[in-house]
Order: sequence, then C-alpha cells, then structure tokens
Amino acid sequence: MNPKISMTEKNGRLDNVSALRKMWEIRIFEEMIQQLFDEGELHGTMHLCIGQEATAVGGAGILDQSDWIVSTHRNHGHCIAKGTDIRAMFAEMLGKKTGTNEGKGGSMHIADLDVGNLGSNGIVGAGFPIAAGAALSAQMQGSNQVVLCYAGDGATNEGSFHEALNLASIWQLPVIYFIENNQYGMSSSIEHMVNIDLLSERGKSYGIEGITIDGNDLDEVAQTVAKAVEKARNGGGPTLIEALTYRHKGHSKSDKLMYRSEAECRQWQKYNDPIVRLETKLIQQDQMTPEDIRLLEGSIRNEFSSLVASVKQDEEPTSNDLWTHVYAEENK
Ligand SMILES: Cc1ncc(C[n+]2csc(CCOP(=O)(O)OP(=O)(O)O)c2C)c(N)n1
Repeated sequence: MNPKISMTEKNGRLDNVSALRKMWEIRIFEEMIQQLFDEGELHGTMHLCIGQEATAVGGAGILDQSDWIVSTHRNHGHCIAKGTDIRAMFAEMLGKKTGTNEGKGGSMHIADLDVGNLGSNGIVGAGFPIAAGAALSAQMQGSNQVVLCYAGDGATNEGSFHEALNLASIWQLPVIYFIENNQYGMSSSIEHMVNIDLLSERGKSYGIEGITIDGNDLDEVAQTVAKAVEKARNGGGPTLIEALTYRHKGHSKSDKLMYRSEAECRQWQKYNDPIVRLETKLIQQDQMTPEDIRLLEGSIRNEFSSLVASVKQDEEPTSNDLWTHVYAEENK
C-alpha cells in the first residue's frame, strides 16, 4: 500500500487532518466521561474504545450521511465518527432530557437517525441481523445506501453472526460487517475462544470476501472500508472486515484487568496507538507540526469542558417522560 495515498484522495470525505481531530474528539470525550464517572456524576457503566479510534473514524467517518451504521456496547467512537452531536452525547451520558435518547438510554443505547446512526446495543451480536434488515430495506427501495455493522471479536461466536452472514450473502445485501478484534471478549483472550488464526476466514463459509487489516492504521482502515462500500453500492454484496486493534482500558468500569499483563498493554499503548501513528505520519508529511497537534488537542479539551458545564444545567426527564418513545407514534 502506498502510505502517501491519503483519505482525501481516496474518498473525498475526510482528510487526514480532519480525521485526527475526530480521533482526538473520541479520546477526549471518553477521558471526560471516565472522569465524570470517577467523580460520581455519571452512573451505570460504559465501555471505552480508547485505543480503537482508527476503526471508528476510518469506518463510520468515511460514509455518506445517508448511509447507516449499527453499533455495539463499545459505541462512543462510532457515534462521534458518524456525526452524532457530541453535546447530546454528553447529555445522554448524564441522563439529561437534551440527550440523544432524551436521557433514557445511556451509553449503550445512543442512536441518532438524523445522521444515519441506527443505534448501539448492549446485546452482544444483536446488531448483525439488524444490519442485514436495514441493508435489505435499502436494497428493496433502491436507495443506494450501505450499512456498516460494527461488532467485537467475541460477537462472532454468537449464532446471530452466522445467520446474518448467510442471509447477507444469499441476498447480496449492501452491508459491511466490521469486526473490531481488540484481542479480548470481556476477560477471554481470543486465543482461548477461537480455533482459527483469522476471524475474516469465517466469511468463506458463507461465500463472503473476508479481509484482515491493521485496525490501528487509519489509512488502511479507510481504504479497505471505501472499497467495500463501493462494492456494496454497485451490487457486489457484503464484505467481512476484521480489524486488529486493542482497547487500552478495561472491558467496562468494573474490570480489574486481571487477565492481561501490564507489559502487553504498555506495548500497544507505546508503539501502536492509532492517534500517535497518524500524528507521526502527518508530521513526516509536513501536514502538521507537534505544536499544531497540541493546540488542536487543547482546543477540543476547552470546548468539551464548556459543553459539560452547560449540559450539567440541563433539565432531567421526569416521570411524565416514562411513556414517550415506547410505542411508535402516528405521523412519524
Ligand atoms: C448476548 C450477550 N451475551 C453476553 C453479554 C455480556 N457481554 C457484554 S460485552 C461482552 C464481551 C463482548 O466481546 P466482544 O464482542 O469481543 O466486544 P468487546 O467488548 O471486546 O468490544 C459480553 C460477553 C451480553 N451483553 N450479551
């Protein structure tokens, strides 16, 4: 692959400088919600994707707004990359009425139909058939939309994965199944849970092209997804992408990280951080200086601190809001 080919040249939607900004937005959003949780301001749990920002931005970030994503419990990056409003995401996390789901969904249910974000899901593997259904509707309506369905490595052991892939293949649906292989399920290493080397090989059983890529290389992710999107739009059917990556934090807020070594984490954090890798590339290509990057990071931190301060003043839902959005409303 030619490392000089940037995302701009490839798909015209997101250049690498804008991509870096998005990746920093995802990381800072998650650092801030983690802090809010530690301060007791935010309740429930959350699954952080710090370390996996390239799969979000190189995937959801390069789609057209009218295309759809289906996300998982580890969803914040996908939502931000697809264009969901970050203030509304902070508000949802803090249980405010101004949140994406009016404060009633929380981290694992963030959805935003206006930007093609069909929603996140706390049920592992539930997104596969939802994505197949959305792709079928796009195909039947001839809308030219494609669906990008995220899932974790562990989810590929669920029956729903196999059923959905089979349907997607026989009906040649415009769907991309994107597996973020971050090496672990909750606490189970992929080595103990799967008896094949590459999850992408699973596509073969269903007649689906399977590709394994470096999920921490933004350009590689973006180029692979762009090709799969083009194929799907032109009637070429589904693709299974396995992106190798790593989550820097625990599975969720209750994880004591007893199942992996500090040395392993350090190795990924120090030598294979997707943000650092993109920054290094931008500096080498004279597109940004280290100073530009620090200014960018600082400005996002300031902007998000102000957002959180203002979200804290927002109204919370009341018991009267319990029954709204439970049943479909007429004329909607
Ligand atoms: C059907 C179902 N089974 C089990 C769980 C509990 N659970 C939540 S996340 C998770 C691990 C999922 O691993 P993976 O798909 O690799 O995603 P990752 O968390 O690594 O992003 C499990 C078992 C669940 N939420 N839903």
